[in-house]
Amino acid sequence: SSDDLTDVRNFVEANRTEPNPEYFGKAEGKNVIYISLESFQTFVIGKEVNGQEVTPFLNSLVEDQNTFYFDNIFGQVGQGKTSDAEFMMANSLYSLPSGSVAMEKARNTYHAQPAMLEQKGYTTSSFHGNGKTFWNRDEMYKSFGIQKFFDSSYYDMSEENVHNYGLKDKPFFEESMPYLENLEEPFHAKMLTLSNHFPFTMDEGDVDFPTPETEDSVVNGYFQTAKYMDESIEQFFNDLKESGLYEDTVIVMYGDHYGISNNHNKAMEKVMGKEMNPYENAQLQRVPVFITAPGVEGKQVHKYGGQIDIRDTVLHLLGVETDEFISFGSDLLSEDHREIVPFRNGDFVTPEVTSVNEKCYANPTGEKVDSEACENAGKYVKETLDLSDKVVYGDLLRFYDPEGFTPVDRNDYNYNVNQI
Ligand code: GP9
Ligand code: MN
Repeated sequence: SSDDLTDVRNFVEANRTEPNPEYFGKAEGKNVIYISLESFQTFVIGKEVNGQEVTPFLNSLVEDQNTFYFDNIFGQVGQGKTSDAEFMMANSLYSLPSGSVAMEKARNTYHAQPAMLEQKGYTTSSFHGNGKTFWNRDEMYKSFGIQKFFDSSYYDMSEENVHNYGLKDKPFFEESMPYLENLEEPFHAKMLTLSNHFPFTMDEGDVDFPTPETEDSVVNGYFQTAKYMDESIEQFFNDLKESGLYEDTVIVMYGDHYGISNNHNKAMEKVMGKEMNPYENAQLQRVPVFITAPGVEGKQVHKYGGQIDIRDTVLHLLGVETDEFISFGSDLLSEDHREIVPFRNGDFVTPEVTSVNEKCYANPTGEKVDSEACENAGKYVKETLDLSDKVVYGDLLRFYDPEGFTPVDRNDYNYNVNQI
């Protein structure tokens, strides 16, 4: 209802964080490529097995002078997994308490980042080595203003190229390059990796990396598929440099959600060298975020945040104002970034406390503390999730026209034609 929209607008207005002038527009006019790192968790960064780094390339970016590396970002997806992460990153709205937004609310009105950028002259696209109907993306993407969707029909899906959920990451990036180079600049592109997906198996010969030798094949395999993904990203960065695109492009990489669920706690105790309990399982929800912006001085950022916060962070770097838009996120580079991170089930983390199942724990010891310590943040979490749900369930954005933004017409988008 319009009352709900008023509540939402008041809340968003009261919680808005101003962009940091030190970073606003520093990457103006650049292309932006998002890379969804399938099931990639922060604990892997810097980790070694038998003295060998699992992800040497991504580890090198942690120190890279043009990269912002965020080590306290948490996955916030619901049952829509990869597609929920895409949804949050594009809209700064939360995914749903049950089911997936992409399946259930794809045709809503959204003010998504691709549409915002399209209206600033960007070409918008997505790349995925599986069919376009997976997670109903061919419907959801139209509402987001994604002009071109390169799905599996654009790739060589022969047997040796495919494993588990679709095209392997190396051929995926390699075959994406010519399509990318053909896009009119500036462009927005999103690339979805797949190889590091449960149950984390690879074909013989695709990767040469030791396992931590636990009794759990899922945990063991995870390190090998993560290594393969790391190699594929390095190859892609090299190809971007060779093509000349690299200097003009901001690359945003993010883990979409956990890969190793609580069912694997026993093997994870061996890997992490500590007891796994509800507190530690919440800490494991960290997913790495990298923003590589050639020409911009990056840094390591230890602020707490979630996937909900990335859209505004990136838009501000690109010099795009967000104040007319309804956003439940908060720029991670802003001086007054808000460090309360809701999980979709109502659990949450702040720099001080972790709340799991209504129990309150102190960071970083994990010691159980009086529930009062979690009270204020808990109120914020409940309110922000409820209001975001009202927007999505009530399709409220159809009643709100941000100044300077033309509503997306889904009929303008068609992925059944040749898009090259
Ligand atoms: C495939 C990919 C699946 O399209 O999105 O990943 P999931 O959502 O299962 O993590
Ligand atoms: Mn996923």
